[in-house]
Amino acid sequence: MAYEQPKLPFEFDSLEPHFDKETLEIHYSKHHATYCKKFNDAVVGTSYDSVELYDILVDIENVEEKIRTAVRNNGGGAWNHSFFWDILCPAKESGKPLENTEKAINEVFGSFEEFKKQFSDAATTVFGSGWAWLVVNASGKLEIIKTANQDSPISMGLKPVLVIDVWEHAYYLKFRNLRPNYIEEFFNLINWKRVEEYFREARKG
Ligand code: MN3
Repeated sequence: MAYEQPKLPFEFDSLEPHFDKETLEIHYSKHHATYCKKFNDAVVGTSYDSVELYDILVDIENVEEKIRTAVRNNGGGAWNHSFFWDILCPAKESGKPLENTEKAINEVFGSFEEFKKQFSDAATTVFGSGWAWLVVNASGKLEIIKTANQDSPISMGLKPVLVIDVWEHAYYLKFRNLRPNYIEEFFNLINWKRVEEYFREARKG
């Protein structure tokens, strides 16, 4: 079955003034759409054609070598962006971490401010193109990690609950070279309700 790009859960201009409409429209309609198409092109006619994208990425090391790189890059790009849109929302709906997430953040990082600092530092220091993530690790604990290119934590046995795309295409039109400003604006747009749902799901195992 072909991977279908999920509908964006908000309008292109819904994240203004923090994220601009033009960047979001290009990011979703061009970059993300292209990853989805190229992933489908890579698996069509193979035995992976009938496997869910998530399951393919979880077991990426066992994907046959001749399509593994195409699947890692384009399947990862497809899945990572779908997840990114899903944990964003208009600023007026963002709020703050919900009960379980808040408690876990305080346990691991000491405070929300300290978490925000460490997450922002990670996102700022991704070298080149990549992503910064908050994941639930094998011990059931929150952890901040970075991935390069379109690599995905689900290929590393980790369960993502929050992510920021720090490829230049995510911010360059509006923020130019100022990645830290883009990261600061991101914190206005986190869908904490969805993060809580992902966190609770990840904790279930
Ligand atoms: Mn991107």
